[in-house]
Amino acid sequence: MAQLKSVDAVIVGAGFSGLYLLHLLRGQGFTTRVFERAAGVGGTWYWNRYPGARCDVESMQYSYSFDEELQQEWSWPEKYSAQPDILDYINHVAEKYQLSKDITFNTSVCRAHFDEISKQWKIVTDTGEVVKASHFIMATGCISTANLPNIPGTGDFGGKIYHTGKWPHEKVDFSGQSVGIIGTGSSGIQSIPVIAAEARHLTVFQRTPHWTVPARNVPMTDEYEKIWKKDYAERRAQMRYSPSGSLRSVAPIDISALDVSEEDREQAYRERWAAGGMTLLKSYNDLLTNDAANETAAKWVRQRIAGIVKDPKTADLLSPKTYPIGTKRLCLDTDYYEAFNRQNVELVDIVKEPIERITLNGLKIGDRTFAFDSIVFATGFDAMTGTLLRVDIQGRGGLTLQKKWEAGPRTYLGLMSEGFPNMYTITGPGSPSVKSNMMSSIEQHVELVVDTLMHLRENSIETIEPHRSAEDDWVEHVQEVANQTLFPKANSWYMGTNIPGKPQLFMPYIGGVGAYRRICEEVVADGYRGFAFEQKISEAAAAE
Ligand code: NA7
Repeated sequence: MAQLKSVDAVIVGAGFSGLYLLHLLRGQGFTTRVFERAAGVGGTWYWNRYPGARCDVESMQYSYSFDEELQQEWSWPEKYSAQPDILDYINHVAEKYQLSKDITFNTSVCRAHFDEISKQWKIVTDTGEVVKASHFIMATGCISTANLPNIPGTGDFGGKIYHTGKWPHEKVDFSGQSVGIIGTGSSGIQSIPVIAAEARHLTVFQRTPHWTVPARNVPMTDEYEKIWKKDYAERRAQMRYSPSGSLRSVAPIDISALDVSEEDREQAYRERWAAGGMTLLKSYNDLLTNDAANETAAKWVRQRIAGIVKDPKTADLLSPKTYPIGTKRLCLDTDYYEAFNRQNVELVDIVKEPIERITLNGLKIGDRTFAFDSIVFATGFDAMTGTLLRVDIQGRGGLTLQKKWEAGPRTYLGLMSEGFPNMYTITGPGSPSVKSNMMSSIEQHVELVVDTLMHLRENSIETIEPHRSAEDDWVEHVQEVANQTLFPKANSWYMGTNIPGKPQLFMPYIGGVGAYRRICEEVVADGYRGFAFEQKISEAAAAE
């Protein structure tokens, strides 16, 4: 099929956002091209194939809601889906709506410059293709650029090196191997028990212990599936206006943790720990805003760790003490702490004993040397901005996105940045994104962008772009809301502290999914308050 060189919209990325955008835009008659650096659809779920990779939002809620037929026909095998099952689902979606034919795979967009005369984006790919587009949509995800720390000697290692976010497609067989893993965030916490069960020996290098609670994943039951599917549309509607874009199996308690007795608190924490999932943080309404309230939950979880991990020193090392629970992303695990009771698992504190270098045979820390067949980097991502800033994006007057965002991302609603007309960031910094069920936030942003493009077309508007003042106010509001919480107290990828030299500020919008959706609805109802439009000049007027 001949590929169009001038289109209404170019979309970068064929994950959940890019696919839904393509489906909606095509349906509305917009000519569209999608570029995807991978060989297939799936985004995060294409790349993160590490052992144990699993979603931490329930499957019935981590799925598209836009088509009743799709949500009724699909069955999930487990309560929390594993990566292969999510990838199967995404492939099913691509097939059902025949999306792949409009996606150019194995192709990265490396440059996008806005031309102020033609009001078009000129987009260049790493295969040398040039496409012009009225609208440029970055649907590149929030955690799509892997962080491979610059540890001296990495190139000297004679064994295999893996990053959890760029995992090979073929099965990696660790049996009989001595394996080292660096990083104990969500990816490390999910993969450590699985690798430990396979490898001869596993050494875990921990910089910061992360808070994790049991997922209590179980096979999906017909009964649970039926409960959801019976009134799916109504449940989805509730999700859209909920604080996190998802519904909790155990109801949040809307009082302070400090206003109840210790027995009541323990009962609430016990109940949520037993139910599994993220509900622990919703036990009381001030766990993420009040240090003392937070500490009641933190202390209770530390006691659980001490109860599971048999060696007291290891238990102590695994117990977070330097930041409030929930302020780095809370992890969901399956037998994480139990893995440290295995004879073949060792935990090394790399704050006390920093990694000196990687060697031909393994790794060196002071006088200690470790021999490995494989080293796994579970060291996370240059999150939220990394992928956007790696593309050479230039807006008006040659302003680069790198320059504009040098002190941190600046957006209006997490959707657009002043100086970059008709450029959109799906679940961009300044929107709820990673602080929500991503599926709810993706659908909301995609629908908002498509509605906006239709509004522009119907009203002969050529460009849309935020006013500087609206953007300034939004950037301030995002920080203001974050500063009312305990989130800025942790070094986290939300804050950009995991990447040396990255500006440090809280990047997602923590005001809640429902509240954010209402703000967007009001903005639109108010004639796109805070946005500037440039009217299309008709050919006749231009000729005068
Ligand atoms: P995370 O959550 O960023 O975790 C990365 C881990 O790697 C974390 O323990 C880091 O320690 C550690 N890390 C990062 N850089 C280094 C260096 N240079 N040396 C040693 N250790 C390092 O990434 P994940 O992939 O686990 O999870 C990302 C998201 O994916 C997750 O939140 C879910 O939303 C899904 P640190 O804590 O920074 O001290």
